Amino acid sequence: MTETLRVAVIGAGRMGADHIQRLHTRIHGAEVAAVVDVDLARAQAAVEGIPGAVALADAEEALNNGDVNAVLIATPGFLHEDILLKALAKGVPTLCEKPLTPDAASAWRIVQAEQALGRKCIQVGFMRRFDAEYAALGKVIRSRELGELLMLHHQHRNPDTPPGFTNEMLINDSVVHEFDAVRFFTGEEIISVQVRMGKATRNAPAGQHDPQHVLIETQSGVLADVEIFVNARFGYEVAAQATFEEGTVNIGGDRGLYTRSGGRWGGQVSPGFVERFVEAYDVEVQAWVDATGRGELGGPSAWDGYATAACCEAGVEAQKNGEKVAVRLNPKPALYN
Ligand code: ISE
Repeated sequence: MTETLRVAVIGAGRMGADHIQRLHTRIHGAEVAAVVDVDLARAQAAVEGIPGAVALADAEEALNNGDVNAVLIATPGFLHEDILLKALAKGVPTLCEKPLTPDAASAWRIVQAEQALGRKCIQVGFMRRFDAEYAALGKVIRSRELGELLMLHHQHRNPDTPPGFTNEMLINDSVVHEFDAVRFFTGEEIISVQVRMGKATRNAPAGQHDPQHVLIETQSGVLADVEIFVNARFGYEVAAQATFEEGTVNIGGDRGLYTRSGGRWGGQVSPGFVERFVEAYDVEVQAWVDATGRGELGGPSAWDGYATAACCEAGVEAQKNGEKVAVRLNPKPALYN
């Protein structure tokens, strides 16, 4: 029998709290051993009802706790590098919420530290790869049953944004998922990004131009466009259409019950990403736990985190100059082949 993962969850905010409940109630082979949050009261509230779990205010303390043998990082992205480097120094399996780190230079430092360790310890939380429809479309693309994939059309709509959500965050926080999805679908690197700003909604906070249109180009010339619209009001929607030589495939449209009643028809729109991707998060975390038991990685690697950070950098530059900006990537280390 493989050893149960005793996980320290770092960060007890929205995603951290969600992962704590997931680990405690639905994931097999893992338990919450510690919850770390700078706000100790929040960490204490999060461990309530979880026998054996301790609340701490410092990530290093959790890593030094003999009862902890894995880490799940769910703090804001700017805190990831320090925790990741400490976790790598101890060689503990780590699931890190996206982004790996906020910029390509710091993400590259993580890739280099993992390379020095000589084995892959870090899985990055790009949960869409674990959504059943994303996974199924990936299979259709790889099987070539509809011929070559030619184009991808993505819609990414959020009802609103939390306070402090900057114009750059439309790329760094939101479109980062499409950068990963395009790399996942095509198995190729992205070579350029362009961002067009058109007519904007009145509903965006000051400083945000919303929506934006992002054009992505891969090595073989697959073009992917993204409508990123983060103040769409009506609810949360993530959908895509793939165009092949011999047909098209749609994923992520309206889901759930379709009801006719009282002279109307319809269903529910997801309120947010936690609800929309609940199954994908479950599958993602279970895949991480299962793969860790086999000494493997269960999903996207630190290289994927680095490559998407480089795409985000190009995207933010493209937001400013309106040009097609090349994605600059260091050569891929052998560890990730
Ligand atoms: C958020 O951080 C996510 O990761 C969601 O999946 C995305 O839809 C949203 O735009 C981001 O802010």
